[in-house]
Amino acid sequence: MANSSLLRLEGDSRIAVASDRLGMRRREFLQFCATLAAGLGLPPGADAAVAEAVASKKRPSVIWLHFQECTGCSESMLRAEHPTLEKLILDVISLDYHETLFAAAGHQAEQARKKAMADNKGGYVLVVEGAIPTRDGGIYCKVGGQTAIALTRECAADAAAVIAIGSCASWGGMPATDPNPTGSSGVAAVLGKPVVTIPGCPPNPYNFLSTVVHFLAFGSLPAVDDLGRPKFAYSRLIHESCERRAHFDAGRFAVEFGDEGHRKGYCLYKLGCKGPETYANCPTVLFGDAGAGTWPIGCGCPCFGCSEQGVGFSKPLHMLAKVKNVEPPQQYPRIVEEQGMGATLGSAAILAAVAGAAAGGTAMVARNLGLSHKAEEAERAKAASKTTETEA
Ligand code: FSX
Ligand code: SF4
Ligand code: F3S
Repeated sequence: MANSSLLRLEGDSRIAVASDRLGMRRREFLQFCATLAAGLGLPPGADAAVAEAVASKKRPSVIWLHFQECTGCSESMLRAEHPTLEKLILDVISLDYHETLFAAAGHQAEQARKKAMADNKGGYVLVVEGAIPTRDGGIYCKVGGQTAIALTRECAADAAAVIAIGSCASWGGMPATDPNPTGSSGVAAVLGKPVVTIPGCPPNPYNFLSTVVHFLAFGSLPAVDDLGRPKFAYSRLIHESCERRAHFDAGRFAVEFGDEGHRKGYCLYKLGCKGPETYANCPTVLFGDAGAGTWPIGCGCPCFGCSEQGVGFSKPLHMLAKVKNVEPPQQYPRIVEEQGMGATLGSAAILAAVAGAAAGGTAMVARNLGLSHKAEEAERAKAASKTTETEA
């Protein structure tokens, strides 16, 4: 358990009611809130504020619009593998209008949206999923006779916060792929002002939940970068936290799907992995609450940069990534066989520091090289045992 203020809440009746409602044990609920607070990079003690807010604050009304997309964002939010996450999302927000989940249809649905907006004027959260076609006056996407452009502007006018969920709503994503026949754009471009963006195709539900919980607990959205992305989730490259990074540093690559390197879990850089130029927390948050390895690279699939504008849906899948922060050499020596020695932990720390890695990057590189050394030791031991077998 994180701290004494959080522990004291264990006896709080509001926590008891909330954890019962969610089907969690009290300590499990508090631990989850502590994890959310830590993931948000909040200072010590803020976990108690998060737990109290989730347990007792009035849920913000959410109006959720759908435009050009596949509904994968909603699917990833509300069909999480682990039922707790789905329950929590629906528990911290009041989903008053959602075009694909709504039982109501036609005029009834439109009335419900207008009522939710009027009842919560100035206080609701507008979530937009999908890109907005802007060519020819926006005629390529209409809901209830209104263009996506008009609907977005109408709903954003009285919203307390606007969240663009998924890469489509963030900058256009997949529908904006060249030649972008309908002029698909992101929400910020259509509104002409910055909004919070949670890119990813689909985005990680934890990043949405954490953003909403921040709004609930502190009345404001979390700090964002110049693309509107919450810094707690998008400030580090995938390559910095990737479990295969030791192989990258040691020059061990899969070069074809199914080859020996691929089967051994080597780095996917040469298969077009865009982790070195994509900012997201996929390697640390994972997907589906289904345990280790449940993310694209963990499953042997190169990251295609779905959350990075100018990478996902723009660069060819097998094109080599531009390695940001750490420029690798043109040739990748096999450290074990060819050079017979590996880099030291000290040199890893210097490399990361020189490269200006984000906070924690040095530790990550050092840790990965630690793993790399273990792998080298294992290879040496295997080679030595082979020699002994031959001699025998
Ligand atoms: Fe789909 Fe959402 Fe991709 Fe787009 O996610 S998962 S096409 S980001 O808007 O529904
Ligand atoms: Fe991981 Fe891709 Fe970087 Fe290799 S290139 S370490 S697979 S993020
Ligand atoms: Fe997307 Fe790459 Fe993460 S493809 S889900 S940003 S690992």
